[in-house]
Amino acid sequence: MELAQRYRTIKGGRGSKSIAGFSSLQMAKVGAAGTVAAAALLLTGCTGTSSATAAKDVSAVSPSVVHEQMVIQTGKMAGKPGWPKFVPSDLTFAAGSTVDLKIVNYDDGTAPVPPSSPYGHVWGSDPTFALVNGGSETVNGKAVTEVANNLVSHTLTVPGLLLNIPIPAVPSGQKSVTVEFTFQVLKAGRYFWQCEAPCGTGTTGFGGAMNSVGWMQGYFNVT
Ligand SMILES: [Cu+2]
Repeated sequence: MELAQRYRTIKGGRGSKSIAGFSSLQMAKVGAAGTVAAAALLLTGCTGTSSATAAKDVSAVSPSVVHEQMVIQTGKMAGKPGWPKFVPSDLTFAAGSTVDLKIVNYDDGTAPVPPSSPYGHVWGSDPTFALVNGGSETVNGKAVTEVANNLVSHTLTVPGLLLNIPIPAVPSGQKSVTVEFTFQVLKAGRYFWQCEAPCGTGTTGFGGAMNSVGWMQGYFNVT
């Protein structure tokens, strides 16, 4: 598929219809309820300290954060040269939870996206879809809102959530590069993700792994 065509697919993606009518007011309610539930949970589970102390500990520890990790293997590591792979390709987490996703990339090859491409940028600031906290990711611990298009190695792109996380290639002299970000998905559903950097096979780079669920495509199962 042509890049322009792929982009159109995203803009008119099925996710946009499924969340129609889900107002920001409703989401504010969800957020408030979640906070109350989390606080209640902690108070119940806490014995021997005053509730004032417990409340302080709650905000410091943020118990509702879910930690997830994906590794990007080179095709060689995955046993199929030319086929880089996200492991795992599927994640399952609860709607409304704060997910801290760490992506460790072992691929030192770039798959540049065109200069005009939006896929070098972090997306996820639309509260109707997914929210990437701070609108930024960290690359080896440093907060950034974009990766230069010519340094992109892979992306984690969820069209139905308007979420995009660019992942740079491993810099020379290093074994891996770590991208980390936190986000929330407010509505349950099964969301398809794919890489948008032409890291696959064929003349366009969009074949092979790029066309295969379990490699450069997968799902977020939001329960
Ligand atoms: Cu890729």
